Amino acid sequence: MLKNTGLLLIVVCLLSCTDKKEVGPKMPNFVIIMADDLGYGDISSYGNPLTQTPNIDQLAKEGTRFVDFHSNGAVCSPTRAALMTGKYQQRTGIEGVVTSKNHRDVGLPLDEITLAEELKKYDYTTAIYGKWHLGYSTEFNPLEQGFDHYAGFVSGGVDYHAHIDQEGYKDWWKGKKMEDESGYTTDLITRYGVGFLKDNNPKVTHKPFFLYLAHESPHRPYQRRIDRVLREVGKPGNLFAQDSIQDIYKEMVEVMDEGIGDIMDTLKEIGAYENTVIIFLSDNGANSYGNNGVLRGFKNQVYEGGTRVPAIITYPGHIKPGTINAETVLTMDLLPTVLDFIGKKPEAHTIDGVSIKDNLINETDLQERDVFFDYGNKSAIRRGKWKMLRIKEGEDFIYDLYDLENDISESENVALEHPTLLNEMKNRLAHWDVEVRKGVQLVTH
Ligand SMILES: [Ca+2]
Repeated sequence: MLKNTGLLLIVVCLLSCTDKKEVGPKMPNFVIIMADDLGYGDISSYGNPLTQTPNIDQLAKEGTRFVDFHSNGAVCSPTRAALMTGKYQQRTGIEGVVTSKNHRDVGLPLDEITLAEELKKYDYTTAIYGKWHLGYSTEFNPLEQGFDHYAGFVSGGVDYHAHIDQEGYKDWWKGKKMEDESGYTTDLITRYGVGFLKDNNPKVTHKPFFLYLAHESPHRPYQRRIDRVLREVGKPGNLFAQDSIQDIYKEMVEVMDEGIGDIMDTLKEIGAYENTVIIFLSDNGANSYGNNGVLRGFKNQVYEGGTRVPAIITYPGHIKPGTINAETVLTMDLLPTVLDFIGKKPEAHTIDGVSIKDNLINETDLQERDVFFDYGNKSAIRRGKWKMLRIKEGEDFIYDLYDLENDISESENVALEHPTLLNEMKNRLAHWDVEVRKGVQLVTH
């Protein structure tokens, strides 16, 4: 009897040991959901009184909601370059928008190591659905930058029904093949995301996944599910009814939110929700049709309205639910953070982003650092509560200094009151300007 019990124990131990090995310390999955041109005041969890975004708000309840998160760029392509590389976009040569009109043969340089390429090294299955905006030519397609799967558009924004870009080019891809399909862009992106999750259930594949859902919403053209086609092949430009944009915009955001709910439900259905880090963010601030809350300025500007954006990160059991995060964080910080979650470091030497994993999990403070913004005729350096703007007017520079802690709306220029600080910040910005562009071949400006 004793002998049998002993044998049984050995068998149980062997089984449980084997079990442990199979379950192991699981690599988390990553889902990055990027809204396009969504402003700081565009969703209900950031104070919008009209637009209802219950699913994004639920993420905020379950994780941490950033109040000082910034897109690296004030426009689309630069922020996406920073997200993919963990660097200031200036280092990749993508300082401006990769336009359908003038940049059809250029893109994010292939020698850049993207987040998808990093995660591929650790056996992740990777997918991007939606807006790429880092190269039109198939040479620069997401499939060349570490993604296993791609469907979506490569331009800044397509007609939501006809999938035509603003220069009149058809723009809907399945991998490297131009192949249109019917459907409202936001719904298609959601559908692809849901399908990917179902096909890549880690319990079946034994592989973690990285899903990058790059929504078009609420970027122009302004169209709801029921609206008509606004663009034609071969005809650049947009048609739109000015007076109804606010209502349409609201619905566009709400439909995206509905899709995010579907993604959350699917993650739960496949039993992956608990082991998934979800990152929701916007690629730049809203234009004048959207809502940047109390912030000054809009997309295209390095005033807060152009770069301070909604951002939420959840990781059940690791990030405390319902926290507000007041650290100054940039898009480029996500690459090192994601890698840190799996105990890895970026391969590229020149990474400007820093991991915020400890801040997220243990609520430690981030190390003090200066961060920089540059677009058009304006540059900015941020140091703690201080933000200095350098505005180029003709051959001259004008300098503004704002105390964001007491003046988040950048309404009172206090440059004259802090000459020493101003001088220091001027020098730092001038140095950064040169250093970050050293040896870089400009792709767009
Ligand atoms: Ca954008």
